[in-house]
Amino acid sequence: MKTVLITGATSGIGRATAIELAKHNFKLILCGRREDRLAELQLELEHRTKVHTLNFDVRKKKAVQESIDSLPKEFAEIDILINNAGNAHGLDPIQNGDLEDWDAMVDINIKGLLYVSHAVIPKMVERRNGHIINIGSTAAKEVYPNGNVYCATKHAVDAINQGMRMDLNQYGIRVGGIHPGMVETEFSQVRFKGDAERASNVYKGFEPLKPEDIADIIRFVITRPYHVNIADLMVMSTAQASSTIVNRIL
Ligand code: NDP
Ligand code: 8X3
Repeated sequence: MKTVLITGATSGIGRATAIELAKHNFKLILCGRREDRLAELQLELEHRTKVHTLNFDVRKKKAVQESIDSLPKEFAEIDILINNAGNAHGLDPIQNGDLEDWDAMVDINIKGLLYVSHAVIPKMVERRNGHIINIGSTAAKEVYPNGNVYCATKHAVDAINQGMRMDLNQYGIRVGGIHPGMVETEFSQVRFKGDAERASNVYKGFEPLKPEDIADIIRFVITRPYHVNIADLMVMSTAQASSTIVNRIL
């Protein structure tokens, strides 16, 4: 039974992935800051599989390392790392950007992903086996107006994904990026700081991706034979052609 660590498992894509993988015989390490949600999800899934939760903020490098070090023996060998935790904070033209938002995005989406990877990779290297999935975005491939810093952090994830694949190649570790377009999760609620109407308008007039769609793809990617590495995958709603072109019927 393979062990998967999912960051950002308390909501959206990470949560849907946990639910999907629980049905497919994976042991789960679920991570996030909201402890109540982790406990709830553990309760929901542990009749299907073994579940361990880790409650840490990816920005806190000491907490990240200590959490990974604290894993009990039966969860300590991580086969698959899903670097999913992340969010957009704000959607403002660069001249009006909020420094707190910029710090949050750089610290979570880039540095947090690196801290978790740094804590997990050494044992994969030792075992010469492992799979890392980095959740980027269409924003990793394309910049859109007012997306400036969020897009920059996701472009960084794309670069880190490629770099990881090169550096870990000699150890037989699979590394791949998955880049979703618009998925209806709590993403826009976080981006717009709880403004529910503005958040729901993002997905109005078309059928966006659901977190379950991405979970299904992640399950597919990690269940390919070991010699097959899906290195880079972009997925959008049929109604979406690019970051800014969405066929809305209003
Ligand atoms: P959600 O807001 O629903 O989920 C975000 C998850 O990240 C939560 O579980 C949250 O957990 C976790 N997280 C955020 N900040 C931290 C932190 N500081 N420390 C630890 N965990 C953190 O959004 P999505 O599911 O949509 O987003 C998941 C990933 O997918 C992100 O990387 C996002 O950029 C990417 N993505 C999303 C798209 C979309 O349209 N929704 C499209 C393309 C990519 P908690 O708050 O409990 O810590
Ligand atoms: C999330 C998709 O278009 O809101 O990365 O940036 S988008």
